[in-house]
Amino acid sequence: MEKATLQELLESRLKDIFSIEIAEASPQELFLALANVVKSCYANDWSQTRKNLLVEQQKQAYYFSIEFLPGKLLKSNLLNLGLLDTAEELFEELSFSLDEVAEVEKDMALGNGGLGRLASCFMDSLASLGLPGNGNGIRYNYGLFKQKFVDGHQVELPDDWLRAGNVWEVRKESKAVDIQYGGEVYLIEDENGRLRPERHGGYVWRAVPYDTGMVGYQNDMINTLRLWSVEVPAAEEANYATIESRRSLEDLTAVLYPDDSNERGKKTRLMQEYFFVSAGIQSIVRYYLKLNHPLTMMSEKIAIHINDTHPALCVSELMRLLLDDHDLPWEQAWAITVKVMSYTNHTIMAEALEKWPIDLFKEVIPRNYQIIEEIDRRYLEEYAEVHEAALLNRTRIIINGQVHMAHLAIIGSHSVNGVAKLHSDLLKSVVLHDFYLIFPERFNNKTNGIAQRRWMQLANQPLSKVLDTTIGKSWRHNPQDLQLLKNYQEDPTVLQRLADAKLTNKQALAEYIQQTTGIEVDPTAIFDVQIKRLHAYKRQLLNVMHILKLYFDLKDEPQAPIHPRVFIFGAKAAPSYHYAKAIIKVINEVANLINHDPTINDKLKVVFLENYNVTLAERIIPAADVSEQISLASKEASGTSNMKLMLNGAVTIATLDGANIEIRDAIGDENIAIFGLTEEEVYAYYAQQNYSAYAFYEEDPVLQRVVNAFIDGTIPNIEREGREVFDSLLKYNDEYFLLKDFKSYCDAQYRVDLAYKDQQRWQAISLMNIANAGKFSADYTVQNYADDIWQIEPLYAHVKEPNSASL
Ligand code: GL4
Repeated sequence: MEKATLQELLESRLKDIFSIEIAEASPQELFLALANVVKSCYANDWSQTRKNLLVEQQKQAYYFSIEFLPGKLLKSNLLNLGLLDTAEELFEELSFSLDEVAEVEKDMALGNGGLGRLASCFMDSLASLGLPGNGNGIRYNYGLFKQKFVDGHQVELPDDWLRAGNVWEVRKESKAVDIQYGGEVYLIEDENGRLRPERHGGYVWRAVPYDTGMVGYQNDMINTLRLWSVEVPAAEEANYATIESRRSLEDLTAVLYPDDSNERGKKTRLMQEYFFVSAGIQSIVRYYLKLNHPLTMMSEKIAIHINDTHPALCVSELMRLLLDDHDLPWEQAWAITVKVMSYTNHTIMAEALEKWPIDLFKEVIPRNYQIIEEIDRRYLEEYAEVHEAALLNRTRIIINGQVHMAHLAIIGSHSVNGVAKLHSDLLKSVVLHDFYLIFPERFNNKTNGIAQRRWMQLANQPLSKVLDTTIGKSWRHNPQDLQLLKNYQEDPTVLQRLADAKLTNKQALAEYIQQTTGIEVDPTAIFDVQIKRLHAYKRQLLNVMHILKLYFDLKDEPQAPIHPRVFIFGAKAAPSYHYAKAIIKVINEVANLINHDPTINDKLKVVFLENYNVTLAERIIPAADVSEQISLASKEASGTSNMKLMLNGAVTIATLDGANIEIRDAIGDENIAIFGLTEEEVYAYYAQQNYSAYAFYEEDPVLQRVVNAFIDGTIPNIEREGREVFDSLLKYNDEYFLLKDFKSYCDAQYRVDLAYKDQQRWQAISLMNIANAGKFSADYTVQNYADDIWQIEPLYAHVKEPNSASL
């Protein structure tokens, strides 16, 4: 599209909506008008994609996820439609900044962290590969809370993202479905001797879908992200006359649970899970019936993916529809279900493997509960002759009065995958070992990936331009072509250009830091970044301990040859996660102490940016020199910020955990700083039960000084939090082995410092990171899901060349 055409469209939208000229428009008005223009640019392709899918009857995947974390969509839609450069030029000509306009958009923050962001990266890749793949989730009125710091404490404010409306979504009233909750279900024999459920009591709520187009990268493919919102069914208006009754209904899709690995058995959460599952499955079956295909062949047209355990009810809900509404015999319904379903596990943290009390299940979803009981009974029966009773009793779905969601998902799926090689191996050998004995053929690995378009092309335009001029533009379609950069490892001109791009990004971040926190940071310092949810296992505290060590080194010797460093944190803690909130307070107070201490000559700065989200990540990641991936080995299933930071040329300091191992394998030991216990060593400690935090503390005076600092008044204002930290390390024997890993972490940090001082070497390492990051594009990950699990093919394969995505 020409610039002039875009301008005309924009002008006419501004007239239509606001009756104003461009010159009078505010950023808000420009945003809305431009977003509407963008929507109209893909409207035709969206309906065409749907029509073609129906005509071609191609198999489609449905990604069920209780979280999606897309961030802002304006620039990514412009990029994918091939309009970004045109829009930028136009806005410049009109003396506006596109960035300022884009900034108006509220982040769509319907997820906690990595899991939800992964779902959105997959949506981007599915469309960009031309693959028919749709998202199915919940349209929360309030996304993940907005984080503020008050006196260094985290305070949570509601994220009212819908207040000004959401320009991208389309309400599809005609596609609404009813969701049944509660009541009692009796099984009554019909004239053919078949048991039929008869429901007494209970209530029905309405699920209304809001669809958002997922725009493919310059390929005319528009998939759909369908998010469900609760409403009062028309026939029930009279029953919801009071404000209270309405409120309890509206609560259902009001808020996202702000906890990313620890479910707490809340009834509303279970109702949410059933809500989007039942709505999604009903709408899929309705669509499938339009194809006039026998139900027994459903797996030829439909693949349903269970993203973590939250949508595990997909199994029992599809069974319910096939049995109750379509009269299929149990065996047929079960065969269909297992072929259609697949499941991804995202964590080894035991507390995240959801379990629900059966009483709650019976109360909320009685028919699903009956079906789950029957699945469970048949499971025991079917495998009784092959496996020991003890094994079956450990893997059955209902154990000790609780429904085990992971068990339901595994038994009801044909594929179970982990999200990095190590994680998938641990699933087989430890976490889900019992299931591996029973269903070895179901287990596989799909290492996570990231949307290179958002995390490089959009977030890092300075670097993208250097890449274009150095290796050409093919990397934009085929991320593996970033490998071409390897040829320039010793080219001083290219290394300098990379360094310049990084400096530009660091200057921009320094300005943002100045504006939002008042802290002055020097862009020539090392920007050392740890951005992720606050969790004990991710060990933000280990980072703090190293910072304190450097601080004491500088206090002892102000001229110590340490290259200046800015430690940047971004992290939200679940509101109920007391210990994580204590760590936030400690980091903020350490920052206060160090940033205001004139004796260390500004050599260290600590910056904790508020409200870490996708948009803030897009600011921080391009400016990072060092990427902190320091979880205790075996605990981080994969991680994805590790991939984003690597792609942007940050050098990783890491334990051999999650996808860090694959990053190390891709770039070689010389281009990453590895430290700490390995997963085997961690498990050896568990087996021998001989870890003694106190022993490490006692033998290392440096460590002693650092740990004591939490309680000896060195850091003001942390009497309570400092004590909690101190106790977690010594009194409770340091669950995540920080004291053991401290020394090796500090050594690795020292190597990082040395490497940075040799700028030529540093830039070459950074270059190797960028050059080898293509492998971690979600395009390849999604292609693997498509080939191995979903068996779906590109829609326009016969019309257009798909983006090349084979390794
Ligand atoms: C997570 C893992 O903790 C994280 O390592 C992984 O990268 C992500 C996506 O697979 O899933 N699991 C949960 S729960 N939250 C996550 O972010």
